[in-house]
Amino acid sequence: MILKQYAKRAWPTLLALGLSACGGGSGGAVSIAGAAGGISGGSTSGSANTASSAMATACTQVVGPSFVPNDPYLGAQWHLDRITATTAWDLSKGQSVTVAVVDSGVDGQHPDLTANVVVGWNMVDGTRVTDDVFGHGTRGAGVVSASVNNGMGVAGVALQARLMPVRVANIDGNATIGRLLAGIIQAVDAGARVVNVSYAQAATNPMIQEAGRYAHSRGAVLVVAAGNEGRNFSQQPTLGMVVVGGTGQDDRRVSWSDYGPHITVVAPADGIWTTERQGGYRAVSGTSYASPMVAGVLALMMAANPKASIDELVGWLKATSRDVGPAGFDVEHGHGIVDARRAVAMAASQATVSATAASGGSGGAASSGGGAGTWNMTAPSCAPSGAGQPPGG
Ligand SMILES: [Ca+2]
Ligand SMILES: [Ca+2]
Repeated sequence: MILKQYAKRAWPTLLALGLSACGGGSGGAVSIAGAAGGISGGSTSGSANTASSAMATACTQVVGPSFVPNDPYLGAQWHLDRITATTAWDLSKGQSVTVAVVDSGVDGQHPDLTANVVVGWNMVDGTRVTDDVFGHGTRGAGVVSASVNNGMGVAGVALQARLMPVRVANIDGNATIGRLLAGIIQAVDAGARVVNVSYAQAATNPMIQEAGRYAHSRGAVLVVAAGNEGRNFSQQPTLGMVVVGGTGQDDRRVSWSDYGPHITVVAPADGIWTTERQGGYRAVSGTSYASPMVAGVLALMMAANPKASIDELVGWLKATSRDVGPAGFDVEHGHGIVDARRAVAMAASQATVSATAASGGSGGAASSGGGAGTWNMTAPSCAPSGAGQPPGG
């Protein structure tokens, strides 16, 4: 069986660049201007000086996101604001969380990736050489954690997460199911807490689902792309697997995103600027890029609350997502568009609760269902017959 990488096409147009630091200024700037008018028209007592002083302070006081990066493509990365990643960075940067990109390898020399890439695994050649042989992995990696505020290129979602490249693809971008399984297991055993697989039909493949249960039993989560065929699968959700569909700038499922009851959440998938092999940048489309976005959000959450279980994290991810389409959960959008700021805030607040409750014997790492160490899984040593194909591009 052939799986296909979930990318659609390159995005030809360079969108307008530029930073939107304080979100349009509708709050601070507008209210300050109104208050100033009131004071100048009505103050006659000594309180005027106090008010004027306060106003002078207010006029120079900077509020809003405390962390405003300088990456030149940031203004074109519309997905970052749409999933509130930029405001989530005030709460978490994904530090110390390892995210595996099980794909075609990653360009570890890319100047926007090299700071975060760690030594990975090559399941094709049995080496530790993980150069990107196709390009798809480098694009996904940039979405997860391209360096932020380095004056260069794009910004990743989990800017300080470690990127573990796991190459499973041949030079044509295709991968066998066996290698995908081996790559997922290797990544989990090597300490990755988030494993991204942007391969077609991974979400509905029983063996990949089994790998998701294995990840779950080890305190990791498998994040997979829904696929790009526009099909409605009748697949039910499975333990340990987060399935990500794609949305457009109108916050609705793009017509080519697969969907069904198994969709966990959705994220932008159209015209996503990210890293390209050999130091380049490119805008690409596909659920291949929505999936690593959610992987990045989970890494942010894990850094904010390292003791939370996978069930807790995924529960918060769903509960904080922004409902779109038909009210409540729907098969086209799952629980909604991920909201990084709310999800990370929820995880951080629960970390405090857990720490407080710890002395009482609850909170922290709750049951993850499978139970660490109780689930064993060995990747089959199969010949490259059943292949997985990355979803294009
Ligand atoms: Ca950058
Ligand atoms: Ca909905």
